[in-house]
Amino acid sequence: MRTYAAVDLGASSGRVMTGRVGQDVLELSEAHRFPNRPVRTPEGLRWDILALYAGVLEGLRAAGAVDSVGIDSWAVDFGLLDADGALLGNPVHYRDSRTEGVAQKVWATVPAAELYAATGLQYAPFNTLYQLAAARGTAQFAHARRLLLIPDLLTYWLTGEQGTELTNASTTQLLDPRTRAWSHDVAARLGIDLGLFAPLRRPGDPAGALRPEVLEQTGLHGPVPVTTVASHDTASAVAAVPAEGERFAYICTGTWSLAGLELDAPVLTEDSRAANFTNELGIDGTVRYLRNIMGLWLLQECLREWGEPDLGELLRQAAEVPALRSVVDAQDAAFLAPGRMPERIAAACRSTGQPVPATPAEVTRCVLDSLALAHRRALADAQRLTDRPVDVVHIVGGGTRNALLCQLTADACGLPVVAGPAEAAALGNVLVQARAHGLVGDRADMRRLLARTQPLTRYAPRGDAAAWRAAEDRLAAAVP
Ligand code: ADP
Ligand code: LRH
Repeated sequence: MRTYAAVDLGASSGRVMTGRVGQDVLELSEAHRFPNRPVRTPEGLRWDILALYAGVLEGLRAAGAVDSVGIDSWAVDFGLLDADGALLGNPVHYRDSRTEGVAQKVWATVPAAELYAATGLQYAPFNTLYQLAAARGTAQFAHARRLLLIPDLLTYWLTGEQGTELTNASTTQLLDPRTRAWSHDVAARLGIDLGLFAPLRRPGDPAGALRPEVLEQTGLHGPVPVTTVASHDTASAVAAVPAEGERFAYICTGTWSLAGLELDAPVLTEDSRAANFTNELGIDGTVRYLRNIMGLWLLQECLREWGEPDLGELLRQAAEVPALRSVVDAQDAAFLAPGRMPERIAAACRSTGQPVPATPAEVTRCVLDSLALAHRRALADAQRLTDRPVDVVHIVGGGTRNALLCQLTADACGLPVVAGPAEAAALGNVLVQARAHGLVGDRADMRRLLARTQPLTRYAPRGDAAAWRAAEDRLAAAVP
């Protein structure tokens, strides 16, 4: 039996989880959870990286003796280091407005179609590539000698060693998903110095050991190795989808909904680009072919506006609201920025000629119906674009705690849903560490262990496919 600490930083909370792995055993417990509260400074929206690092240290102290530590977090964002290895300012939040209009300028040099063919990455204004284009010309960027993605930055602070983990590197839009190496051509044409990045490392590679000072701060006794995991949280979560066989789709639901398929090779067609599907990298040479949907962010922002009412009660009321009265396009980047979410949802309903949800329960129902509809569209498009039919949808992540969302997704997709685990990213993190130490076998073996050990909830689709089709047509007609 071995024990691992999984540091998993989501956009809404960070956690340090302890995973125990042995023959037919996989147990996860929460050592420490802390809020992730971005801060708006005069310069814009910033991650509070010091609070997150403090949370990690506190979590490691709470976890106690472990055989190894692994770190995953949200994608695309980074810290810049100066020539002395010191962090230059707080990392910029991917919802910051600095990338507005930047992509269009980048496309003037490398057209969007060429970028997709080379990197397979969907268009999102916050892809690292566009963030770098926005940073160019700033005094901070002029002093930058190294770029570390968020999990790599924290790994560096814990171990003193620098690297760029592959699955997260695949979200920069500077990596070629076929060769799994940097796209020198894209970088050269855009004047991006790939020397900013530390050498690539792969899930399972060693990433150093906790520095003596960190051991002292956490009360741990060394040596404590740090293992490279699939450091993109979505890559870790997909690794922990408890699927059997290959005919499954997944939806990672948390702040975002990431809905798609696991493939052996990227799909780089023009149709795929038009449908805005991304080819991010997973473990073992897999491709995470998926679409970003705004996810429970829509609800998180409403709750914030309403003064954080009790979520359980709100969901009970939302279940009583008639289905599909109004839906919004949950893929729309118009919902990306923080603030005034109930108002923005109401405006979207109004402008598409639908009833405007008035009460928090009605807005919540509108959000959940809209998410389920977006899940349906994403999975139908993914199957069409890859010619890979699926029999079951696995939902993982915090959204599995929302039974209404899971049921609506089963209804909308017309497929059975298996929900769980809620802490999939942490479990994927733990399993990759355990595998590096020879405790579990291949991907299928990891998934069998998950299916045997984790509590899962099943939702059968309930009739009324016609209502979902009608809502889809209604939205398609209103939002081209
Ligand atoms: P992230 O990793 O992106 O921060 P999580 O996977 O932790 O997100 O999911 C957070 C979301 O899960 C919350 O925004 C909330 O909507 C949902 N959630 C968490 N707990 C519950 C609960 N008890 N009931 C319903 N939904 C929940
Ligand atoms: C989810 C996630 C997602 C990215 C987004 C920036 O946490 O990593 O996969 O697209 O954050």
